[in-house]
Amino acid sequence: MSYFITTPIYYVNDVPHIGHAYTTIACDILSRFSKLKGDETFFLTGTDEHGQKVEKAALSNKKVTQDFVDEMSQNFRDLIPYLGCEIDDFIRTTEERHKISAQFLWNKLKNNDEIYLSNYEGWYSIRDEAFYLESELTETDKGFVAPSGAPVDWVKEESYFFKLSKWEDKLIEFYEKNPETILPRSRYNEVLSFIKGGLKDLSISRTTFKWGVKVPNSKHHVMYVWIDALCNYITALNYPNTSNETFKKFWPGIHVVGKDILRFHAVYWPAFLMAAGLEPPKQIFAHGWWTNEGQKISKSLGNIINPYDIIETYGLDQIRFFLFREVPFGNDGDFSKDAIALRVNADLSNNYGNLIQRISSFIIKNSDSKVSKPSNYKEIDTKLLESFDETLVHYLKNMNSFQIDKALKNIFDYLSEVNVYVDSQAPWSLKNTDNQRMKDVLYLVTLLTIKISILLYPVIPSSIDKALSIYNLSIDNLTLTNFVNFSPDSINLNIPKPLFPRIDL
Ligand code: ME8
Repeated sequence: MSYFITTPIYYVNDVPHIGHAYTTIACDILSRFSKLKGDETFFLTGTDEHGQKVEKAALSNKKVTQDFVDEMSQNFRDLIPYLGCEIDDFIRTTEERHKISAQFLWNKLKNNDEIYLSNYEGWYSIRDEAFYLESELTETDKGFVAPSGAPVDWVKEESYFFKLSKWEDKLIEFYEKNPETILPRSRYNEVLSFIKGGLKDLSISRTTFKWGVKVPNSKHHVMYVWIDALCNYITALNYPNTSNETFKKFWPGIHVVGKDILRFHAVYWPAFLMAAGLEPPKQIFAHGWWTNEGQKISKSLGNIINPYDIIETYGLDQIRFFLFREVPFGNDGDFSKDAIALRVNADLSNNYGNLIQRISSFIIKNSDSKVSKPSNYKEIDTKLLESFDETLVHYLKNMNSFQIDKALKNIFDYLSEVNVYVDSQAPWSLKNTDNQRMKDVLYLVTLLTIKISILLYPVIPSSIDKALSIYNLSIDNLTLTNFVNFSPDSINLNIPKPLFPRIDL
């Protein structure tokens, strides 16, 4: 199987914040999970560098636009390893490969009679880089605002249009046949009712500024930033060369986006693709929105969460874990310091870290740093092993359907069972009464801890590398396919270092 997963490409008008980090980490988790299953995986991210918003930001920073985007794009690129993410490509829309691809797509649409020249007159929001109908706007004392709260301007200019209206029925037909394409389900319903409400042709070029991909054979028009931006996903697969191995293997792909930009991905993008004779995306997952201590995150409120600061304070895996354990993927979430501390202490420090720490220290002290496979298991042991198999089934089902929080809950519910088992078997008492049974219990708990660690790997990879090194193991030799039967004759242990120190409230 092959698996192509993408983040949105982020605007370079500002520095990255926790919202951008969230989407990138989500894709990293899914990409690592896919690799763990043995699938051939391609994880793409990058930056969206054209359009009026970016041009304006360069101007207000008194920078040459190209210099400005070079500098700002680098901030997004530098953040990736800091987030513990491993990508396969980073795309920038100002790269030559992308301009060629976007212009080819344009020509393809033009040749397929999907584009015509006319005039646009209506509302435009530079902050959202989106056109709005007056009926979508709200009137405030500062004038009309977009549903996102962004200000809008009345624009009137010559523009090329994409015949979006023509694709209304085809999109409805496609989605009704493939309802799993848009997830979660509530978002699917939202998109479908938007399409059924009627689609108008879409303005896809601008003439009032210059910072964009030039429309082929036109002096004054640059492409509307969204047609250029969406095309990044296929540029990275070597479009326009659709017969190359990469394209054939990885398209159609899976887009993970914030709910704010679902319409672009689930309405415009599939229509562009179909109109250009290409397959629509395999899946689009729209996640929710993070707030900070109950408030919308915004520059004007001064409550932007800097990913560097938060990771510095709490630790990388602690933050990765919190973001995906605390809030169902797809729902909105609130970032609160107390919630991070409570979650990390309860799950990572107590339930998981403490189990590893006390069992491995005990083995080092009382079992010569080694455990060996028991000759037979008791009924209570078999039950615990069977319960792991059930956990694995739920985990796989949930991870495969983007329910990362549920998959984590499966693991932590199981860890609680293992902790109950340890307390009931009490190896520290068996030490004096039945040394062999003590060793058997220690082996089983060690084996299950290793298996649990592998399931946790996509979410907290660097901590799992450390955890596995206690057992002289490496994730590179353990995949979800070969670890089902994993039960080595003996396991040698190294002295553990605490993985998750408790966070003070
Ligand atoms: O929209 N909570 O770029 P962008 C959760 N360039 N996610 C958030 C967030 C928050 N508070 N804030 C941002 C663009 N995000 C276009 C995309 S794709 C072809 C072009 C995340 O820099 C979320 O994924 O405004 C959202 O969709 C994205 O950042 C918007 O990034």
